[in-house]
Amino acid sequence: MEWVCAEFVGADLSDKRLDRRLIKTAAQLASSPGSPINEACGDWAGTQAAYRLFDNGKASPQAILAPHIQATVKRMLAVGGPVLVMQDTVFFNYGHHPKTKGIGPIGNSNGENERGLIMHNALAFTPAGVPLGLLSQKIWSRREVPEEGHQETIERLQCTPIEEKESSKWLHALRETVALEPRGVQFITVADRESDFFEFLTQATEQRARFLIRARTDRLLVPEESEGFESILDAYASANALGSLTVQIPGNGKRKARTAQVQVRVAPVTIKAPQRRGAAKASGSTEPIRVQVIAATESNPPEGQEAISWVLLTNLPVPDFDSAVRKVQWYARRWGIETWHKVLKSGCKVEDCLLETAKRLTRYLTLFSIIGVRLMHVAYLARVQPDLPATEVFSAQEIEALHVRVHHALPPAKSPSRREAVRMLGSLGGHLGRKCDGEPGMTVIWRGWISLYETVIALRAAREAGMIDSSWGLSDFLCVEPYTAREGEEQVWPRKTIRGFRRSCWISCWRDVIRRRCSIPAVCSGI
Ligand SMILES: [Mn+2]
Repeated sequence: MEWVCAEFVGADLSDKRLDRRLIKTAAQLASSPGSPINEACGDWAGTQAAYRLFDNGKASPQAILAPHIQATVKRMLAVGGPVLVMQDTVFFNYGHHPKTKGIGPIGNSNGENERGLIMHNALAFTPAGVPLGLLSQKIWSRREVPEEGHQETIERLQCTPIEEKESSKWLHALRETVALEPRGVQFITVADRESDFFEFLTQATEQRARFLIRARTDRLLVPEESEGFESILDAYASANALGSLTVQIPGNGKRKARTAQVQVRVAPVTIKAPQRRGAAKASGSTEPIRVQVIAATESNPPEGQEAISWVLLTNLPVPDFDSAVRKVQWYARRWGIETWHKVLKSGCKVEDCLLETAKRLTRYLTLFSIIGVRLMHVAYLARVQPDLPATEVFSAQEIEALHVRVHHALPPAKSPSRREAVRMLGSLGGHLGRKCDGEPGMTVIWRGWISLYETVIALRAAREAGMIDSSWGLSDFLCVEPYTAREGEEQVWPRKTIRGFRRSCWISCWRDVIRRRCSIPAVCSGI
């Protein structure tokens, strides 16, 4: 797990032993993502050490995240140019673990089933969509939902200053992001409709932070500074189309996948500050804000289909059609952060974690966030720079294990390309690699990854025992199903497959095989 060491170098939990434990636990969890802690850690001692790490107040989320943020900044410097900083919120449900202390509601009620933790992130991507890492993260549990009527809710929200509202999460992440921007790199904060509130526009303007967000509502304008128009909708609807663009609309449960022709319009406008009441009035800014509206709208949707209408607000210059199209494409990249949420939930299965307090879960989620970024980083690098050698993103052991599993041989001296390596990983996860299948997606890569690590570990054990380079040989290694070496069985029967075993069972069987074969009882103590 070379990447774990590189990513966490400089970790400072103000205790050297704890620093080492962080790296060890990260390596164990990363090589078996999706498994419960006890399975990933292999034995009781390792499991207990991991529990102690997540229970230790010194292992604060900030301290766990700090070296990753530094590594992310380094990656951004290596890339240069614009970096898309996607902000978004994700909810983790722990309602099915009723013993968990310190969690709160994650829906609109105080219902038993909707309880958990909330996580808001700023995750950096290249304009081509490769995730680089986190710049800001906050995990918290919500207070109980007050019992009040609809009207009371509206009044409470109108009178509460922004600092006391949950939406201050956007401003907090914005401040943390701006403070990290290195020279030669331009951050652009990209966010969905939830971020469209006036204070976000004000604070971004004050901090000279570039933003590209989706508009939530129509807003009143200062007509003298908006070519006479009174609202955003009027302003863009009356603007001339700069050109049209064909976009792919992915299918979901309700709608079929289709292509759409959208007209692109741009309107520079000045937004009026909204009316405020109570405490919110004293603290809110009343300065109007200058933005560019980019509208990509469909004028003739197919019958029965909803017309596409994306209205974006930005403080970046949008001088022409090409530059408007680029902004629309950048906004479409926001999907990457949702993919990362999926990696954490369906890949790493973080909602199955049984740590019983919100504090422990928070540390655990922080660590898994970093592991999730890494897994996605590798998959997306292969799409963007397919022909570069895989050695920069895969370790020698990973490449070896890939070859052994896919080609039943040790790898040739020349490194495979990133694309080849990720395709091999995909094929382990069930990607068929036919022409019509395209490049493997995150889910199959994910499955491949989990399956690969069984082989990485077994190969390491076998090599330490001298099995790979000795007469016992790789071909024998490939033909052995570890379960054939159960208690009392002297013979190791050759079989054709090494798929389909639970990792812990597999490893203990391998330990057994190796002990019997080589009479080196201690050889596998490190795995
Ligand atoms: Mn969102």
